[in-house]
Amino acid sequence: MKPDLFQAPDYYNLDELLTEEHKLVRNATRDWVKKEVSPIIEEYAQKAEFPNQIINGLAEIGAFGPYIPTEYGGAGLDQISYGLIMQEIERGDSGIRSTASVQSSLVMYPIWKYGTEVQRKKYLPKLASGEWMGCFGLTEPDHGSNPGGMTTNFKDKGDHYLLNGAKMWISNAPFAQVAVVWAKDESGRIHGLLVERGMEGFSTPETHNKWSLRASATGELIFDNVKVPKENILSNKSGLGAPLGCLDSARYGIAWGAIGAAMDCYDTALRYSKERTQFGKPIGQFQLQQKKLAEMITEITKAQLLTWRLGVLRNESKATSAQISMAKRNNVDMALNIAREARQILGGMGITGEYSIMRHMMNLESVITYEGTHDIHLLITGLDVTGLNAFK
Ligand code: TGC
Ligand code: FAD
Repeated sequence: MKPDLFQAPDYYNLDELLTEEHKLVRNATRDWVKKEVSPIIEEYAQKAEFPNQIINGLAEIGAFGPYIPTEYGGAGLDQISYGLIMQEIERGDSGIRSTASVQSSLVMYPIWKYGTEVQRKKYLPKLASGEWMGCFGLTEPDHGSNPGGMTTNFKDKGDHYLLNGAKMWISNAPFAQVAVVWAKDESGRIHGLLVERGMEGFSTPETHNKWSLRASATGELIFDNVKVPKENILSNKSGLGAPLGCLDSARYGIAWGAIGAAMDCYDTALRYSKERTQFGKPIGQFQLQQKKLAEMITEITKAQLLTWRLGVLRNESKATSAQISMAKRNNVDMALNIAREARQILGGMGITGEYSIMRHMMNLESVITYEGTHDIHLLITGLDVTGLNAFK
């Protein structure tokens, strides 16, 4: 792979909207990605393997629980710093950002928000340091966009819960030590349970043959009469709103992350367009290529401003779920379109692993589907503006 020459586009001087702390966090993550992710990511994506050796580094830059209070091992940062960390990591690879998103927003967040003090103290420091990795089991083979239909269930057996069912498409599942699992009780109410590797009847087979997010490990969670200790229930919130509340936090991170992937594709294509000559001119001098580049930087700039504003609203606890959906949907779609256009600017070279663009493009096909598909987020906006539910 080519050396990482990334230079971040900032067409509207967005840096002026950031605090010194934001810039410090962003620049530290950017440097770390250049040093630790860029040199190895193509090899790991090609062999479809998560690079375990970067877990300690991710923990050190604060990517595991950026906004979780420091008393639990988190970095205690604000929502914009969290977003900037996700942006920079996804600039390197969406699969690595996925690992960090899941650990932070889908595992640490529910333990912090819905767990007991004993659970917080037991799990959060280990997750923040990367000593333990976690995963989040909501999706089932027959229930993806409609998680409320889940059939995974548990029964109260007096001194423990008996868990049965299966989850599919679970990021980090093959190596996670703890899974936050969403399951129905005997009355059909959804609860979160903390299921640890090693519990009898719990297995995590890996999902193979993905063309997307190849450097992220994905698997199933299978529960065959798993005895879960009663103290492992997340007791402070139940109902579908509990897992969906975690998704708000993760979707917000993805909105930032997608900008990172888009910036990398744009920057790569811009540099290539000035270096590559055809018909005696750099291809960047042809109007057709300039149209692509001009539209890319316009869309990136719009997304940066939208997402920064969302971060301000998140910091003030004023962002709605529907606003988060709009940003996730817009930014991932924007990034995917930019990846496709950028790939064309590189001609044949664009399909090779010499450049990051095709890897970003393939990754973004998962990102546009997980955490709520492109269609589902459109319907969330539609419901929000009309008050009319088009899901069912
Ligand atoms: P609905 O009746 O609308 O809502 C049920 C309850 O949930 C509340 N709620 C929310 N709460 C917090 N945050 C949100 N975003 C919420 N959205 C809804 C709602 O107020 C209600 O509460 P209550 O107290 O009245 O019961 O539910 P519905 O069954 O009609 O479904 C709505 C729909 C379709 C929007 C929802 O199910 C949905 O978002 N579906 C998409 C599923 C999804 O996003 N799955 C993601 C799985 S995890 C994943 O993909 C991780 S990828 C990780 C990575 O690698 O980065
Ligand atoms: P379906 O829900 O079957 O949707 C198929 C199509 O139908 C989509 O185009 C969808 O938009 C459309 N559709 C569905 N309902 C409607 C409707 N009401 N109106 C209009 N169109 C509709 N899940 C987890 O729980 N944890 C994870 O860590 C996790 N990681 C993932 C990692 C990867 C790489 C991938 C690919 C997925 C992951 N997921 C995870 C699952 C992901 O959240 C689901 O794939 C996603 O929610 C969509 O569900 P589905 O694949 O079952 O598609």
